[in-house]
Order: sequence, then C-alpha cells, then structure tokens
Amino acid sequence: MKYILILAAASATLAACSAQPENVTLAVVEATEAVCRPTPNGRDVTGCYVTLTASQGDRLISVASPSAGTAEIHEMKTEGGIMQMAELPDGLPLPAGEAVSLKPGGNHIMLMQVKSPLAAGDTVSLTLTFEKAAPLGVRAAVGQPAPAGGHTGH
Ligand SMILES: [Cu+2]
Repeated sequence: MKYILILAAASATLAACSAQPENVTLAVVEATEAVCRPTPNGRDVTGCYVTLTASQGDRLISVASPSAGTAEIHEMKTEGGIMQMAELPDGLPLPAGEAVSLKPGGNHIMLMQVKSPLAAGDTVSLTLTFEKAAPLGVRAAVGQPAPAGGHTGH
C-alpha cells in the first residue's frame, strides 16, 4: 500500500513538471504598414517603410529581400544643413511595446541593386532580422508611403 502511494506521488510530480509553462516569454516583433516606393525611372534603389512594435526591448539588425542585391537600415541626418542618409551601423533600437515608425524623412530600409523595376501594385518580400526576436517575413506593398508625420488613422 505504501509503495503505491509513493508511485502516485511521483507521477503527480512528473505531471506537474511537464505541465509547467516555460518561464521564457518569446520575443516577438509586429510589423505593420510596410510599403516600398516604386523605383524611380532607371534607378535600382528605393526606400521601404514599416512600423515595428517589439514585445521586448529589441533591435532591428538587418534586412534582406529577394528583390534586391542588398538592403540596409538607414537614418536621415542633417550635416552642414544638408539632409543625408547613412547606414545605422548598430541597427535600429526597438523599445519594448513602443511603435517605431520608419517613415519618409526619417529612418528607412534602403533597397539597392533592385533586380527588376518596382511599380505600384507590386509586392516586395522583406526579411527582418532582430537581436532577440525570430526573423520576420514582411510583404510590403509598392506604392507611395503616407506623408511624414501624417497620423491620418483609418
Ligand atoms: Cu537610404
């Protein structure tokens, strides 16, 4: 009788163990409003914009696209009164729970060596790689992005 009781206790402990939720919350980044500008005539570069919200503090570290030879994360900065863009060498910080918008006149994803011209109505696949969250596949519509600062809502 005693033997059976011990067995029952042991299996109860095992069940409790396996039922326990993992103590790790998955880092997730949500992407909305992904859009790439049509390629200007004869050029093979264009900018893409997206709004990213990370569940935990994270960082966008790289971008790739099958439609482009290379993709970089750019910032706009003013030097000597001239707006210039430069690659963000350490990527783009994503504070937890905060929507970070890449938008015209600000941070953007730069596609270079675009393989074929992009026109309104096309879609571009982007793969966003983060420091913590799993890589995220995004389909960006080709079209004109909403104007900078425009919070028009839907
Ligand atoms: Cu750029």
